[in-house]
Amino acid sequence: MLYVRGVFTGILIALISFPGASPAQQAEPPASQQGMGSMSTPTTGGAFAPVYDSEHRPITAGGFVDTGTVVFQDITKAAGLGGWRHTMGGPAKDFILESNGSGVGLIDYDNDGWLDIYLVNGSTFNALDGKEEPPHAALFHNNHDGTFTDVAAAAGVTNDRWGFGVAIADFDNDGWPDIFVANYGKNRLYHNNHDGTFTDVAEKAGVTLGNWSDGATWGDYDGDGRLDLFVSGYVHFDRDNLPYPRSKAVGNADCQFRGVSGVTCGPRGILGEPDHLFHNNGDGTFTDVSEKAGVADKNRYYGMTSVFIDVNDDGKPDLLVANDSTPSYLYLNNGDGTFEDDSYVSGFALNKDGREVAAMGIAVGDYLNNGLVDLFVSDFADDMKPLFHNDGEGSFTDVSVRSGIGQYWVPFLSWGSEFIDYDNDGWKDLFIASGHVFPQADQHEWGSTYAQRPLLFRNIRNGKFDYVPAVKGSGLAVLTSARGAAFGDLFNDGKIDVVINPVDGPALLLRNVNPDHHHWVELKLIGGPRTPRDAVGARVFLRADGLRQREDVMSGGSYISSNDQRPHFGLGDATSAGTAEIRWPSGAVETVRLSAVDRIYTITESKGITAVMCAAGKPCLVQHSAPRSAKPPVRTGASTAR
Ligand SMILES: [Ca+2]
Ligand SMILES: [Ca+2]
Ligand SMILES: [Ca+2]
Repeated sequence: MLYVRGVFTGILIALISFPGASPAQQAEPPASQQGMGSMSTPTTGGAFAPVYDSEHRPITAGGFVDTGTVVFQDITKAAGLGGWRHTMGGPAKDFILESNGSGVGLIDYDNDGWLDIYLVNGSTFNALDGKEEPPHAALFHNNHDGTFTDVAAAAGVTNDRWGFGVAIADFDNDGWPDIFVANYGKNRLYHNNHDGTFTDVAEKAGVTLGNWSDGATWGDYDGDGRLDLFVSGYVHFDRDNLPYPRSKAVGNADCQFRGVSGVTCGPRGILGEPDHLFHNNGDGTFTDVSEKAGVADKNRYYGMTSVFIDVNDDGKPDLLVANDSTPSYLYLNNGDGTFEDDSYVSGFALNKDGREVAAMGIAVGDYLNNGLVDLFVSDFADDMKPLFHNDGEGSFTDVSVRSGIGQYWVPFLSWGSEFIDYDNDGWKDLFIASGHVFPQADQHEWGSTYAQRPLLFRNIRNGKFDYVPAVKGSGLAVLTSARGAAFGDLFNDGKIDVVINPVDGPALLLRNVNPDHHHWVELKLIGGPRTPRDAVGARVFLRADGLRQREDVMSGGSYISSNDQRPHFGLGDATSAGTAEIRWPSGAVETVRLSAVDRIYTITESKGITAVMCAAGKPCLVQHSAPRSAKPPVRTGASTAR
């Protein structure tokens, strides 16, 4: 079913008004090709009639309701994150290097059982030239009392380069998570020294590269029990040939958006930077196997977020790359050290209209509870964001419209996103963080704004989602030009929180305060000798209360970010936590009965439950069935089983 896309979505926007939107608003006929002549505009969709709320605010910055359920609360300042600021170039955003923002990594770097927050920072041209102090990345240590303290300087992870992506993983299997930072300039591989400090080992490891690395993901593609590293390349940014209009780097006469001249040039028209796959040799060094493995990006597409995930359930991690304004990649793992490029065959390369989108981020999650991971791709304003339904055997269909949400997000320019079960009813919902790349958005009637509010959609269990209204003053009504976002249970209370890294802004910490009293469980997995120690690549199927839910342990995703690696399952009103079937990367399948709800279970491969933490780190009141002899291989503070 192929619609003439511009007309179809234009009509939908006119008919389906947002809560708070003016009912009398008349959509103009979509000027589908107007102002779209420049090759350098990053959008791939048409131009759509603006949607305004009753106060004539574009829907990206309005449409709030006075009353309703408050799902998220902005606790940035109270939590101690308010003093840090992201900086990426100047406010005019003359160059694409200044526009795309940075990622967020959730990491329990000190193994105390509480997630800490790593926020990548950008830089400035003056800082690159040594004329001013570079902006620093932040490592916010979780104080277990709702507050955090930035320890980046003491930990040695300030990066101080022009930073983009982050991927958290224990690459050397020593039980302590490490940090990879993708930079413009040399990358960092911060090895965790087990004492609160890190050492950059990127040079020795051979993973520095040197131009614009963007997203990264860790995965054991060859099944040797060691995590390998994939780094996506964005554009080749040459400071000696800056991408101005008519310059050697761009070539176009002008860089326009919707007929407005002088917007940031790129990525189209600029040479792309290739992608890299690094094989982990197990001795602290890596070998670039991109060519041999078939993932070298010979097309030089504009790579952003990448993620290793087993999309066809054969036990081997496949590889996804969201490419900006070019077709996205889906590589199926052949199991012999090589990948098959199934980008087009799978349906993932293009949207439902057979057109590439400005793919920024990738959310991975089984929203239908059918055992197959589905994919959401965040992309540009004036475009529908594809929701790829997994049809099985590595085949996908874009169901953006059928899901009931495609029409809502057209004016939004979206980045970090994830399937999260925010209300713990056992069905994965969808959170999307957004913000425009052009500051000019606020000066024109594009129906979009530079700072945008996040979107939340609730899974209503029939393949469709409901829009969750943004209550005034709540976290869903905060306007920020979001980029990276990471999702996880920061307070060990079973509710998934959100950390956003806006371009040129303070961070945004949205605490999940949804008033549901649903039950939940989380699993911290520790792999055995033939599995990566942090269990990246493990697939978990939880059977409870008639549902079979799936969660995967991943490193990378959202928008160039790294989420909580503990599989989280909402249980609704069920009082039995059910049974977890864990498919370890080693090939072993282990079934573990979980004795009680509202707990965080540490499960060690072939040993079963080896530690338990109860809600908010409180002692567990009911004895669990873990073998008393099993000694936790990782220190979990005072919160082990009793
Ligand atoms: Ca911690
Ligand atoms: Ca490590
Ligand atoms: Ca839900």
